[in-house]
Amino acid sequence: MAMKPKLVDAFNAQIQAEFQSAYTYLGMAAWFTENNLPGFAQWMRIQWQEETMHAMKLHDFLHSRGESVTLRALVAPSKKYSSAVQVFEQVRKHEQSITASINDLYELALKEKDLPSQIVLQWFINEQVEEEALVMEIIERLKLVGSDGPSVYLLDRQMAVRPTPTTGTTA
Ligand code: OFO
Repeated sequence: MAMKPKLVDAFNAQIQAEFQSAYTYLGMAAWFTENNLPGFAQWMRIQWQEETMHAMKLHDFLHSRGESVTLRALVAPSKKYSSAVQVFEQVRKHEQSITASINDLYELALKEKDLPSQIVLQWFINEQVEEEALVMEIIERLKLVGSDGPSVYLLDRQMAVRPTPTTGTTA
């Protein structure tokens, strides 16, 4: 069954939002590298991969429904951060806005009675709960270590230990 044009448009907007997340996190990865925190930089690079996979999951879903993907322009990420905590506060805000857009998209899929869209979006709803919790945990850890050099060093090493994402696309 074909998707409603309004729903296709909203999926395309979400694809843009996911690619924008990826690009934003790649900018943050560069900031961490340039501020001598390679473990945090590695974590952000993994996050960049995860967001790219999220975008591709939606991208491939539209194609599997016989719909058209329209890629949109991305905005250059900021590199004006004053601390690691501030970077992660930005991540938290960003993820909260992504959660809101996923929820809106799900509401639209409900309204349009599009069951396959609802099912694919349920995966994203769960993913957002996990992502927001993970980011909160990192913020708490960063606040705990403060500016204590050896603790920051250890935390940076822990951040580097994050498995590369291997699933998430439907292609
Ligand atoms: Fe960070 O979230 Fe995608 O969806």
